[in-house]
Amino acid sequence: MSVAAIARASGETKSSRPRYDVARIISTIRERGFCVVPNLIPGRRCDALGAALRRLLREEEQVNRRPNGHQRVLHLAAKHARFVDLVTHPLVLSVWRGYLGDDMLCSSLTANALWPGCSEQYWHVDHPYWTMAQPYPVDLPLATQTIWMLDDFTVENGATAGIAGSHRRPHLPSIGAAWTEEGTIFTGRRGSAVLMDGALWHTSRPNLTEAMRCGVLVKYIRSFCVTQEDMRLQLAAIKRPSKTVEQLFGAHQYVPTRSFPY
Ligand SMILES: O=C(O)CCC(=O)C(=O)O
Repeated sequence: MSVAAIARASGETKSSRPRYDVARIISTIRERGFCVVPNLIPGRRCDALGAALRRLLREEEQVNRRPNGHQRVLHLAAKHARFVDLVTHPLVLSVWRGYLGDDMLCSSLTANALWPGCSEQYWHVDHPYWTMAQPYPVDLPLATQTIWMLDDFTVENGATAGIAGSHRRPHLPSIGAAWTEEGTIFTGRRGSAVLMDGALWHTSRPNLTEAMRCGVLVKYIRSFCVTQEDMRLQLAAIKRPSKTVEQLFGAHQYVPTRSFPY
């Protein structure tokens, strides 16, 4: 599918500002496993998020920057309030509630930075699929990934890539890191987001530029699954969370009881 076709599927037209068609985005993700949705947040918000993230990256660089140039920041919800607002973006919530059910939860809120020269990642699927015995179920989607582009994602700077339709394969990829002709590179302007089924085979491309490439990753999961990060613990660190944040961070999730109430 061409970039233009993906943009059309996400509601973008040549003549107007983007219009978002939630039902079409959901059906695109069901069919192909992903949809790149353009222009969801303005540049000035990307600047503010990027500045907060770069501060954290510097603070954690000694411990968390990998030799290949990849650096992840975990537990963002507990580190800076600004990131929590991404979790409740209305369009993204509408899409993922339609896909995973109204009671879905946020599973993790992290960031990924590719320093200049960072090598490619490897083809993988997201949590919880890599925790499950194969063949895992793919008819009922369990989890999704949202990759917020804080910088333009380009072919040169390490945009995410995925294999269309691979979210219906009930097993982990075993193709290592090498590029495959099956792959599609998810390019887009900053402020756009890649919406992916969590079972989609994906990777990030090498960063061949002189600038860092930053993305914020928000995963969602069905309410009966175990989240990837401890979101209830992070909820306790959020000042005055909204009702939506409380629900998404598991305040009402069923947890095992210590004794039988009956
Ligand atoms: O940062 C990216 O482009 C992809 C990140 C990713 O696939 C992951 O962290 O699982």
